[in-house]
Amino acid sequence: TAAAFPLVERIETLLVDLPTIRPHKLSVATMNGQTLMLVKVHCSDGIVGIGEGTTIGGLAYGGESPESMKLAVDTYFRPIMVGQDATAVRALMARIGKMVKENRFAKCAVETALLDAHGKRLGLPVSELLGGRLRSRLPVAWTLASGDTKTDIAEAEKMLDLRRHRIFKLKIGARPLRQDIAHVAAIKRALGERASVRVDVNMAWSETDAAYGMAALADAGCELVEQPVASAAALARLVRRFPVALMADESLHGAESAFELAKVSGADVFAVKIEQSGGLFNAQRVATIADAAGIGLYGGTMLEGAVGTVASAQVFSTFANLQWGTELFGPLLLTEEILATPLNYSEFELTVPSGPGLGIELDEERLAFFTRDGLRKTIS
Ligand code: MUC
Ligand code: MG
Repeated sequence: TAAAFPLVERIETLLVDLPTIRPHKLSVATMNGQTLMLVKVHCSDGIVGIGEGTTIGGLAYGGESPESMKLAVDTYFRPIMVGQDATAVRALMARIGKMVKENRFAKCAVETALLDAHGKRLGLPVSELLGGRLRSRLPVAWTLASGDTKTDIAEAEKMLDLRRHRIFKLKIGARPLRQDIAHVAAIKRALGERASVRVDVNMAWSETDAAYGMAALADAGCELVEQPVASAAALARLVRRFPVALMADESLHGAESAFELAKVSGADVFAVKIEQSGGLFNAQRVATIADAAGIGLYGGTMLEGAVGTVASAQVFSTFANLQWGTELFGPLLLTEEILATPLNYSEFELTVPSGPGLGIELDEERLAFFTRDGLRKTIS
């Protein structure tokens, strides 16, 4: 007899290689393109859910690459998932958690796909499966990372004119400290009160560099410094010594790390990322810890494409607090639109889709073209 509930029937994974609109320079890597690892969960009721795993610069940012995520899902997640109740998302994620250690990015991709499928099944947006949204529009920062001060200023001016972004995050840490400070100061001088200027050092500084750097950045009018050093203990020693907010990013790997940082008041703000957290439910747990500890919240990105970006938007819309806005601009950094209907970025904000599941539809033809070993390769 047929099962009373829809089952996970088949899991499909693909790597999609998309160019970026310009080189994106971080202290850990220069990106000329982005690879999306997409997961499609096919269920026995005919519903297909989609999820995304993405990282920055291959293995330069963290322990998972798009290729390793694909392998983990194909080889290890698939047999755990196939034949299971597709509607019991948390139970299925707990089952995966027992048999797969780490692999937070891959878990996030799979959980996203299950939530998308279940939302489509129930006719509800993913935000409602997560307890309901408190907001439907999210402020979106833009990252200036061309590597050139004048180019960055021109780019910021364009974004202000378009009314797309008025919060700018500058990627620093690759150049000598004083050069970086001069770069930030020049950009803040040019933009003045029209924009908020923040920096992300991606752990490139020593603690001594950071002490000098944070003081100088505060003087330059920078309002927030993201992960200047690698060590969580050093973050805790730097916090509140300078009139500039300190945000943790790489130090956060889900609820346990969030709790450790909160215990020592080791940051003013948490950059919550669904992949770093290990999924949407775990991102909510990180946010709850921040709230309880009086730590501010910011919706971070791993520069995901549209699928991961919308999954992030769905969960960020449910946060009780989102004092520092988000940086969900990933799709705008790519040359190609992979959605049938593009996302609504306007008036400095992104609209959280309100349709069932993630509320987006892929442009399958375009996707096939950019899928690794797919159409593009056949044609060219
Ligand atoms: C990071 O470290 O926050 C977010 C925006 C961007 O340009 O890079 C990322 C990753
Ligand atoms: Mg960061």
